[in-house]
Amino acid sequence: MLRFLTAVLLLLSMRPAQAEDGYDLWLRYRPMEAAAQAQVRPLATAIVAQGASATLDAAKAELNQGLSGLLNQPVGSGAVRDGAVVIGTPSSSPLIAGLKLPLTGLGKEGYLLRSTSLNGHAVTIIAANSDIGVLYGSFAFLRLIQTRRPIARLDLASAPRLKFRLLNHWDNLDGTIERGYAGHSIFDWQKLPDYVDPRFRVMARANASVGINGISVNNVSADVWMLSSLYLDKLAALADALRPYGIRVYIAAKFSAPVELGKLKTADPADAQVQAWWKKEADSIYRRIPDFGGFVVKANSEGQPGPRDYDRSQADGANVIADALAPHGGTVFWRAFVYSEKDPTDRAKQAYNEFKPLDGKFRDNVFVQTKNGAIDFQPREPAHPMFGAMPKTNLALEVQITKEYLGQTTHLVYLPVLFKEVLDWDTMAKGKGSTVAKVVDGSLEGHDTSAMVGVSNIGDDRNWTGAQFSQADWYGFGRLAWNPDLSAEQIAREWLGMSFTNDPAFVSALAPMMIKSREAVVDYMTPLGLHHQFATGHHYGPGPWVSDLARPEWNPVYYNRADAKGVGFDRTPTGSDATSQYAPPLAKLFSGPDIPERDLLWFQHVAWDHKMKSGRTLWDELALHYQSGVDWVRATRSTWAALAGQIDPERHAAISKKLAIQERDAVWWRDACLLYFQTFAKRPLPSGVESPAKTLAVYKERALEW
Ligand code: GCV
Repeated sequence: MLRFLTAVLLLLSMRPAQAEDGYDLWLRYRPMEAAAQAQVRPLATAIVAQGASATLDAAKAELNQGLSGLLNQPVGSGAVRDGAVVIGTPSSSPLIAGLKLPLTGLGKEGYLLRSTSLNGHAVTIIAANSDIGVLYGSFAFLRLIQTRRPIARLDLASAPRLKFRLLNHWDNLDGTIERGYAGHSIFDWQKLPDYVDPRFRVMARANASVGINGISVNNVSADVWMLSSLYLDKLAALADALRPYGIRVYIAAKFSAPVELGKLKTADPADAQVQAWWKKEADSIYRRIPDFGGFVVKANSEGQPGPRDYDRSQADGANVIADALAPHGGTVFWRAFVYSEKDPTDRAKQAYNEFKPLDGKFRDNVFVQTKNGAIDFQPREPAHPMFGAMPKTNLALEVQITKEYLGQTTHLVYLPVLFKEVLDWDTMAKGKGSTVAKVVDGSLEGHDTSAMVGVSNIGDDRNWTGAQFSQADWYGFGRLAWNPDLSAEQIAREWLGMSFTNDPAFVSALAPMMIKSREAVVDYMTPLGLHHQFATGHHYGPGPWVSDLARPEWNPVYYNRADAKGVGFDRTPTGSDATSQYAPPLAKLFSGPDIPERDLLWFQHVAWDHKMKSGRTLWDELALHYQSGVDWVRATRSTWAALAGQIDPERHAAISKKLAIQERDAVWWRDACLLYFQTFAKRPLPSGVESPAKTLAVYKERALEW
């Protein structure tokens, strides 16, 4: 028998090495190098779990898969012994209860990892107040091993800073994804509820591994059909698959559903029949899905129906739905991405103007879900002025993980740097240190709830996100929603170690490269505060000249305001006065000469010869920023090329090809924008900036053909 087993093991070890296609994400669990295995093996001899639940089973299965893979030997369940990993909660595990661990303060989702002695054996404890905490702790334990951190003397407690850590999928029911660049939707509604795709479990594991605890499954520009009983049955099957991983499902609800589905004459929130309809709808959902999360609503935005259609406020609209969900514990995420097709006010001001007077009018189970900036997920935006300005309202921060405006899946741009920039932004609302992180975690105003939402970047591509490096954006979003104080660098290092290798030379070469990638894309697309310079529709390439779209604020010229005098949007008191929406110290800063140059052209119209901090003119500085973005891509291509042989050829080749595209595109952005702005600036390019290879006419044509 022993010989037979040995032969089987030998055969298995002779399998050809698995191709690295990115499917396993950061949960790769490949065998560690021998020295690391030798260190960890005595500390992970068996998994001991008392109590039974689907979530505990998921934790056991993850530890089993992870430890067995990393240690290259089976690690299964067993009794308490030296090196055992003992998991559970005091209520389900007498072993854990007997240890009297300090778990109060960890809440429902926090966990404790501790090396201790149990019945005379040296063990590692993964303990929590609930099974989901145990699962989170199991992932954290595996992450420590995956990133080669010591686990011999653990004493580590962690609890999430934000309560709701959600993904919004912008997936249409026909399988397409709005602003999705990783294939089709993984939600194959046509096969649900009878066939539950095994990939849902992989997705759930990935989400749970970083603490994501909810997903809304359909596009915010919503199809009302998602609320039909046909789709609710499908959703219930999906919810069953995700529940063990602590993930609640949400629906993007269409405001006009009472009319379109309910056949009422109106969707007016003040109408009693409308109120009854939402209640009935909520009841019917909770009958199928008792832990349903709630609704995301995009109302009066880009053609979507909303309360304004009935002369009601955004709060009236949100509250009627919130009241229907409240008895079941559900939540409304009411989006603040609102601007009017009729209002000529600076688009950057409109959401604040509409929502700020409603502060304190939203129900407790409503979040006003606010994009990181006032325009639309640009490579860089100042933080949205609503952060800090609505103390009596629950504000959720919405960021976009799918990179609509940052090169989609062909450009290597590491988003946690952008997420951090907004979280660390000081609103000054209550003096220095009033960061966006403190607004959204509720601590600034003493709210007992909090939320961060990311627009998902996943699809049915084999590697989930369409590009290997885009996985880091999903990973980083979850890590920051759990703990906004983590640094983008730490997250990059973790992700690199888990996804490629922990080789210090590799990680030290790539982590700084990832960190700088965000500034590079700002440089070659929209430096110094420029924004929305994208060609029509696709939002991929440059179109600073576009001026023919129906609404003024859809056109890049609306934002760049380039003319013979200079460039930039005057949002100071002499212009649109958007600066006054910020706390007084910021309003003053952004209107005056000391404005940080990175936001200059967002807030001010600046003369081409304006002297910058470097002593150069604005024109020269602008041109050098574009060039520096291109230079970064070139340097990154060389860094990456030099790493050939250090990682698997599949992923190395795929990333090399994408970097080549990124260089082509960065040059395209630089040349198209500089040629266009030069028609106003009428100055030569400074030395150090390459001359464009093509004419402006060629670039204009290319944008049309894209
Ligand atoms: C879902 C931007 C995108 C739209 C998106 C919208 C939103 O305008 O281009 O595709 O619509 O934001 O956030 O609602």
